[in-house]
Amino acid sequence: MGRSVATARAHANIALVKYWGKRDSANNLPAAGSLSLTLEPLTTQTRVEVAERDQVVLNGAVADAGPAARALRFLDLLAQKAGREERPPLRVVSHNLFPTGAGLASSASGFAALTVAGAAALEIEADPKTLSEWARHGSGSAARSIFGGFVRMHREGWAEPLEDVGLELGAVVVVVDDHQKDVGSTDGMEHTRRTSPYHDAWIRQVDADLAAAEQALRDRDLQRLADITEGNTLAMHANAMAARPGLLYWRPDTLAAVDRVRGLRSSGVPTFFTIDAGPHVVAFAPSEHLDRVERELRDLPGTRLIRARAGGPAERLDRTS
Ligand code: 2P0
Repeated sequence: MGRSVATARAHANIALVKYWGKRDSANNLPAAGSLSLTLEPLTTQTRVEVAERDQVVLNGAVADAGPAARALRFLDLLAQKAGREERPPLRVVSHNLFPTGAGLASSASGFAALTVAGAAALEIEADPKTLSEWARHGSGSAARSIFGGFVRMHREGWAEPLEDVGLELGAVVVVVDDHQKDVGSTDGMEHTRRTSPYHDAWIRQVDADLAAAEQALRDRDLQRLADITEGNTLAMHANAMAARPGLLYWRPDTLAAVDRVRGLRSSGVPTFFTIDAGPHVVAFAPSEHLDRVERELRDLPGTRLIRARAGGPAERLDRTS
C-alpha cells in the first residue's frame, strides 16, 4: 500500500424523527429508523494519513485516550470491512468548524468525515450506501451525515437521501449555556431502554412518525411536519425522563426558547422546534422566515444563536495519494 493521505468534510444533522434506542449494541443497530436534515455550517473537516504511528488530533490538541481509541478502533473496522488483514498506522487530524464545547452533536459529522477520509487514505472504494453503513458503526447518527438534505435512516443500519422533497428548510440553533455534564447519547439511550416503562411505546411511535413525516415532506405540508417533529422530540424526552433515574436534558432556558418558538408559530410564522440529547433548541423554518425567527430568539438570556441551512453530502476535499 502506498503512502496515502485524504481530507474530507461532513456536516452535522438534526433529526426531525429521532433515533433513541438500539436493538443490537455490538453492531450499533438502531431499534427504529430516523429522519434528519443535514445542516451547514455545522461542519467537521478531517485529514487521515498513513504515518509512522497512530495518532489522533482533535481541534488542535492530541485527543484524550477515550476519543482517540474510539477513532482508531473505527479505522480498524474500516480496514476489516474492506477485507484487509491489518491497517497501516494512521494520523487523524480533525477540526470542528463550529464552536466546540457548545454541546452540539459532533459525532455525526465527525464519524461521517472520518469514514470518507479513512476509506480514501486506506485506498478503499465504496459507494455512499456502504459508507453510510460503515459510518453507523462509529455513531448511529453519522450514517445520516454521509448524505445531504433530508435523509432517512433505516432500521437495517444505513441511510439514504429522501427524493422528491418539496420543502426547503433552514434552522436557527439556540445554544443554551450549560455547565452540567450531560449523559452522552450512547449511555442515555441504553439506560432508557433498560429502565423506562415507555420505551416500547416510543419505538412504536417512531415507526408511525416516520411514515407520517415522509408523507408530509412529499405533500409539502409544513404544519403536519411541524406537529410530527415537535411531538416526536417531546415523546423522546418523555421516554428519557421516565427512565430511573430520569434523564432530564433541559435547562430553564430550553423551555424559554421552546415557548418563543411556539408563540411565533401560533402567531402564524411557520416555525417549529426540536431538542436533541442536550439543552439546545433547534427552530426549523423555511429560509424566508429565518430572519423573523432569529429576531424573536435573539434576546433570550443565556443563549447564543447559530444560523444554519441545508447542507450537502460528506465529501473528499482532495484526491492526493
Ligand atoms: C438523533 N440522537 O436522532 C438523536 C436525537 C440524540 C438525540 O442520534 O450511540 O450519538 O453513537 O449510535 O449517534 C445521538 O446518537 O449515538 C442521536 P451512538 P449517536 O439525532
